[in-house]
Amino acid sequence: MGNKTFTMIKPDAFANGHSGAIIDQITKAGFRLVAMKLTWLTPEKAGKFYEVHKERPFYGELCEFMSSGPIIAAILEKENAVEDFRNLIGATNPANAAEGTIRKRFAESIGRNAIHGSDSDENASIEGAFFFSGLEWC
Ligand code: 3AN
Repeated sequence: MGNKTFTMIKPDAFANGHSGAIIDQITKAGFRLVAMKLTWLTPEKAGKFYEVHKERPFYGELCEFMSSGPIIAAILEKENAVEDFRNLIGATNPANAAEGTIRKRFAESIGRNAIHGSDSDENASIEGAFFFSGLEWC
């Protein structure tokens, strides 16, 4: 069981001023902030991050959206981090997300769904390294 996960507050949630409330919900749920930064993906970087979805019909739309404005990227720590964080953010489609989850509260649609959470320990590590370096101390 891994104890770290990776997240991004996506351009929709950032632009709508929800970053503070989202970070508050994350930390109140028991996640510790290990690393955090405000950044803006280029379409090329977004394409690389979501390369696994290259063949999906929404890939172009996804890369365009993810590079449309600032995001907040972070590494989080908690026991059972990946699974607990996926439960905290809720289903990909906010219409199906459980009450009180971050996507239920803040997401607009399946495409503009407020927040990312890694889906495995392996991807958490790959995705964290995509944004942060020099984390040997944590
Ligand atoms: P999750 O982020 O919940 O793991 P994935 O990995 O299936 O979901 O999809 C990655 C991202 O692609 C989602 N966060 C969402 O922004 C976008 N996405 C997924 N399905 C669709 C769709 N049908 N139309 C538009 N965007 C989508």
